[in-house]
Amino acid sequence: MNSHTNALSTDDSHTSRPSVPGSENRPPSVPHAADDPGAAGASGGNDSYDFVVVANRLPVDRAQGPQGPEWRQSPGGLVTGLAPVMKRRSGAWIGWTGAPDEEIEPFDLDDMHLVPVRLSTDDVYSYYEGFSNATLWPLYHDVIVPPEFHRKWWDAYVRVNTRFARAAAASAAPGALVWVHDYQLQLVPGILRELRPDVKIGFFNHIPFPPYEIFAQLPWRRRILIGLLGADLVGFQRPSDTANFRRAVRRTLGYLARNSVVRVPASQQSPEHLCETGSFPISIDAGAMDALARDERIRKRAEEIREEVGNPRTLILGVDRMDYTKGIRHRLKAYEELLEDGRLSTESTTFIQIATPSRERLDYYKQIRRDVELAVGRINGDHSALGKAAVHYLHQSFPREEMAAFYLAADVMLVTALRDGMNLVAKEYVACRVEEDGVLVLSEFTGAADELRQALLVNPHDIAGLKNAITQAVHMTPEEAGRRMRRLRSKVRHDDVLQWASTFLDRLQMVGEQRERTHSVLPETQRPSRVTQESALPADVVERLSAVCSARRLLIALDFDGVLAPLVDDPATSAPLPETVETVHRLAALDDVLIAYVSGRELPDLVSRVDAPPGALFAGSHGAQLDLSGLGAAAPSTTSRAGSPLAELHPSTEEREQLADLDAALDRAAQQLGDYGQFRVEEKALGRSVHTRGLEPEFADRVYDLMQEIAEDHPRLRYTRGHEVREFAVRHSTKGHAITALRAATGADAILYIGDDVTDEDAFARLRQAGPGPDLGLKVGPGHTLAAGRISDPHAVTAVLVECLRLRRSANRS
Ligand code: GDG
Repeated sequence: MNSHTNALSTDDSHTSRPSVPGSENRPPSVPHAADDPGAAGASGGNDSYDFVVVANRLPVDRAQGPQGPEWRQSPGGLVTGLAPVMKRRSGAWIGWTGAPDEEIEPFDLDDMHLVPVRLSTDDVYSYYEGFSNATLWPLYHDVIVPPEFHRKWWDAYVRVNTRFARAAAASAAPGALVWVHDYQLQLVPGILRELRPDVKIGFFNHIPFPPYEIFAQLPWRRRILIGLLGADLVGFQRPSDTANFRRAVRRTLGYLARNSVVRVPASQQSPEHLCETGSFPISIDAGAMDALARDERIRKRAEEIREEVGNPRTLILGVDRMDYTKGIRHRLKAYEELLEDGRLSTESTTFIQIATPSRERLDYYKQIRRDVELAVGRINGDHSALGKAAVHYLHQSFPREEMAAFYLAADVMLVTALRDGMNLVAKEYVACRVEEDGVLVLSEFTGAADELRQALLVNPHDIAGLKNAITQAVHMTPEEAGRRMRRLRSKVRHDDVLQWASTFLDRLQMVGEQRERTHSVLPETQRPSRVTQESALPADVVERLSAVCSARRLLIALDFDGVLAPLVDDPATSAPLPETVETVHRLAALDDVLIAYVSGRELPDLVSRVDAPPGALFAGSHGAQLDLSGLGAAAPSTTSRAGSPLAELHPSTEEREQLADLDAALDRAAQQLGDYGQFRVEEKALGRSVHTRGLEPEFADRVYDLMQEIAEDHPRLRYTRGHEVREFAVRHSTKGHAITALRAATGADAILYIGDDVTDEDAFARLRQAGPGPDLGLKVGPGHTLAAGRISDPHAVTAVLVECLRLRRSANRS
């Protein structure tokens, strides 16, 4: 995400038509190419690529070479991060050249195929400088300056995102991996999914994702979220960004976010799909940086730099784009006060601030430049001597080699961003310190602070604290600096950019393949038709079903929540899908097909919810409560797991005491959590379930920690970890026990069991161990499983049951 706009020669004036009122709330759909005059420059040519990167900027800048103008790889976070990966995979990169109104044919450079997207002067003004950098950038960086909301800018954002998506669609080979980058292109995943449902779409946000309360200001928040959710995988820098995104999805769209996976419902354009979210902290090409720092020429240059600034005892460095998020003013203020207080002196210390020109036509960027230059002028006026400048200020770009020499020359590196997705400068400094010396002062508001814990972490708003940290850095003993730097270096070396990219891409490949298996999507389509439920079943599942359904006496055992009933935030409202209920009734009417419901819910609750056919069997409370009365006279009426009467489903005196103890412990936990104590306790006859649905992941984690402690303090209770639920039971029973009991009672030759949760794994395990016939366990949704097959969601459960019905009926006929 190169943000340098100094190459632009666009006209600042804009007097385009006002946008149509309410247009921001229209549902997204792909505009026709004819609606977009810029679309001509967005064609990818006739070639197609298995790996396509889509980013606002191409990874090149135009420079004057010996033979005239030529393209060179440009500086900037994303370019620095992705260039090595692109070279290894030889893919296509779709982006803007950085100059307006240019029509440039695709070309190759450094093993990369580059596809320029044309931006008009107005696009640059409204989409790039406007919506991207004056609306989204400040909004996503804690509103350090106020974001501006203009419908005209939004219209341009939609138009340009559509153009990028079309270019990606034209360049991607069937089933390709397409990796979309950053806040300028958040609508691309959704548009691309409509155009090319066959490709695997990843999105990575390089900048923070804001807390919901801030994001909610955006008038087009729904459209942005829907755009992002078009991806198979949406990645962020920090876990807190991911949590903010999921919360925004839940609050704005009401979609269910289960662990890291958001279930995106079908639209007119696309079938339902799962969108996985996660954090993938970006890094740098640490090996290349290390090699540069060992290069003799660079080491010599570093010495020269020190000499040129008067060989100070301590050289302090700052390197940033000139941006109000980077906290340059805050660090200058701290430095100025240290000179005033006499805690630092220009006799022994100097400060080099490199501030690379960035977004120079935007008002707040002009403002930050003025503020910085005013401060530098004042500090130098007050504190410099001839030949001994307090601050060396360079508002320039430098080649990579020169940057490495600066890092190598500096004893102390100041990174004081007020908010930063990651901050690569911090990692680059560490990678260059091959002698394991030097001190990094790092803002806790950067993504890098999550990883670089041995830096001196600072709150840049706390000027007194910042001054102390700078003083501590200047006076740190070589031993302590070495100890810290060694640990920082091992962190940066191990998680470098290749690792980052391959982690993201491997994950994307996996979730994309999972989607392909669950939705049989046509490889080359213009626009997808909704897949039918039958066609949504993976081939291996259909094959296994035909084996299990050929058994003489078949037992179909079904979990309830997440299998018969889609998951909802409030378990009290879950209800089975009507089409599943109908299919189950038809199956139950066939000879030698038995239906059982197996759930963690209490028996009466389960019975009241499932709308069961006559003759159905029930296993509530994970098998602790069985109702086999459906078998008629052949079976005991209502029995417990051991086959005793229903009365025994009530707790014994001893069990009641255990439950009272447990209740007291849960009360204490709720008190201890204070504001966090929003977990819900469900009282069951034989235990308690602690629900965390709807809680923020970090709150839920605190609840889980406390529940774990309670479980350790009460070893006689059975403790089970389910999805967003922790369960305590006074009787030890699992869904595996339920399966054994059901098999014994029914004499079934084969069992088909469908479940979605961790507690269903006991049933899957039991099917694997035992069983004379071709038993089949099916897992609904993502996650590790012992089940032999996997299906996507409760709609696919209907499809499985419809297929069973078809197989049993045709077997009966033949
Ligand atoms: C965004 C996010 C995230 C700077 N001046 C020159 C130059 N640079 C290089 C640095 C570094 C990169 O640019 C700046 O990266 P940062 O991470 O510090 O910041 P942003 O540009 O704001 O990047 C950020 C990043 O995306 C990646 O995801 O970390 O949080 O805001 O590599 O060295 N390079 C050269 N000459 C310069 O004058 N050669």
